[in-house]
Amino acid sequence: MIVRKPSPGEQVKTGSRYLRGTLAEELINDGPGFSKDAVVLLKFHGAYAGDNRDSRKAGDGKVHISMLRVCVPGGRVTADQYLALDRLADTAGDGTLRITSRQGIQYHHVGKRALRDLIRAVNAAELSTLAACGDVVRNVVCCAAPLPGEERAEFWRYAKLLDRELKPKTGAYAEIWLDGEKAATLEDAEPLYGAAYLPRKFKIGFAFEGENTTDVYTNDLGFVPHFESGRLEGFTVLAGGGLGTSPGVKESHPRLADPVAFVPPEDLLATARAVVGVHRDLGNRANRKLARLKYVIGELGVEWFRNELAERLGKPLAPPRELVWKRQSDYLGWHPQAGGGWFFGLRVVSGRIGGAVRAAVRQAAEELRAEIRFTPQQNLIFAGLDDRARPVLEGILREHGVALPGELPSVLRHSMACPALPTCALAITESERVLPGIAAGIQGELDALGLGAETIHLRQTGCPNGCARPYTAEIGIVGQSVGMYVVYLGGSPVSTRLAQVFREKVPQERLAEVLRPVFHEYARERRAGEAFGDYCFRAGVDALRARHGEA
Ligand code: SRM
Ligand code: SF4
Repeated sequence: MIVRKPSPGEQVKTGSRYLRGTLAEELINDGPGFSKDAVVLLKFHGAYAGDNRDSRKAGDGKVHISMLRVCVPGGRVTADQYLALDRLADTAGDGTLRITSRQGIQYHHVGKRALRDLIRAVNAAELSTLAACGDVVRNVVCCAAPLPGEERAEFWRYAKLLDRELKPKTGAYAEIWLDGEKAATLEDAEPLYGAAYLPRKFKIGFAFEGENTTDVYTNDLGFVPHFESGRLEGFTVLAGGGLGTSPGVKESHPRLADPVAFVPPEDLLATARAVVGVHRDLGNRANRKLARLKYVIGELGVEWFRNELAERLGKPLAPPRELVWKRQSDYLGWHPQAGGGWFFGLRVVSGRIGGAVRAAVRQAAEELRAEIRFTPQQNLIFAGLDDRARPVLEGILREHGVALPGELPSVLRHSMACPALPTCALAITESERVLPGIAAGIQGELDALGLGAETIHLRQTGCPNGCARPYTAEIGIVGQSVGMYVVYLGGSPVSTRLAQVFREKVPQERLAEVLRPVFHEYARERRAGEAFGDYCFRAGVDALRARHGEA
């Protein structure tokens, strides 16, 4: 057996006294930033210390900024929690809140001196930033739409349960950011993680059968509930998903989770702990680029994983149920809600709540006291509204000039983009800031062919890490070098299939143009009701590339 030397990050974790390191001292010293080791540990507490890439480019040197990520399990907050989050965007950061692709909230451009107050205020709103980042179980995602169906109404509690039970138990978080009293009541042992935590991040998602609104196959661990006459029978377990692809590491690749078993409701937590345990014990601690659970399952096989899981659970596993998927789009606009009343899905382009959108959402939360839900497609839902609230909400949105979802062009409506520049340290090129222009160009091509109203999922990232999940989109645009992108096609309209490379090194201004011949073919050759991604898959992305690729 080859024993590989643990990567430097492993030593930082084990030597950190359960995530303390020198964080407390560094927070109050005179330096503008944090040491290398502290940057690693800060992530577990929810913060990424970096610098403003625009300032660097402009020759202004390193302007230190941090990003703070808040966990919101299942994406649900009360009106009061939302208003607290909203207020914080003025006291720290750049005046915006950013809904993440995992239903969290991010503050960008946070100064080192503002971090502690911000984290305290987030906790005062009964939310946490602990484990929002780092080598631990991340924010647990769950479909946010409160659709009718008794069984779905309170399903969110399972996301909350896993979030609570799988959070690190270290007292370091309370000690460093909150008050000492709380810290004294917390134990330092990490029964699940141990002193070295996980080899890498670990993601868990729930999706309701038929509706892949959470992109469940892209998680390390997915649960799909099955109901019989309104009673929860159990979950199909999916394992081994992940999209991250490291530039220059050829073994790294996106992978969709495999269905591995069916477990009864009482085994949900034990199953989650067991799968996290497999990752903890067998994930690659020598090479972080190949450390996700997907590589363990890819190497040892699904059958091996099933046996390993059964052994860890101490019982044989039932086979997974067959899953059929019909939808992945968010529920935008008005929809009847579980238990009566209505919910409204607001399209928030790239999840960025700023300016007029922020003012409108704040006013709606204040006046209507609506529960707010963040979706994994970076949108926002106002839940629990009655008939009288409908014209009030629409009035508020109109007053602030915020477009209703039906008024937006289809491509922009069904798009996602990661933040990329100037806040992301790993960005190769732009994403969020250029998405509206790229979506408009693609919309123009579709309009010209009478296809403008089609639902086509477009997702863009500023590097191959895949934060806005471009590899499961019908059109994926992935940053390759400055101003240049790889175009992926053939992902399924319900995100159950990986897209493939159609074109590389496409300049930003030519993205719409290179898709033109494929749209023409689609308009001509598609079958009745055939989605764009399905057409590309049927036609063959290799064949499309051969016909319409670069000479
Ligand atoms: Fe991500 C790293 C933003 C969802 C795969 N991601 C980053 C960092 C923290 C950059 C860094 O490490 O320095 C980005 C911060 C940028 C900024 O300025 O805010 C970042 N990731 C995001 C968010 C905010 C994108 C968004 O558009 O909303 C999402 C935060 C979700 C959350 O609330 O937790 C986000 N990241 C994802 C997803 C999608 C998902 O989980 O559904 C993925 C692909 C799925 C997966 O995990 O494989 C993803 N992010 C990565 C990776 C590649 C991981 C890998 O296995 O190789 C990195 C790089 C890394 O970890 O080293 C990364
Ligand atoms: Fe940054 Fe790349 Fe993630 Fe975009 S995909 S946020 S550029 S790490």
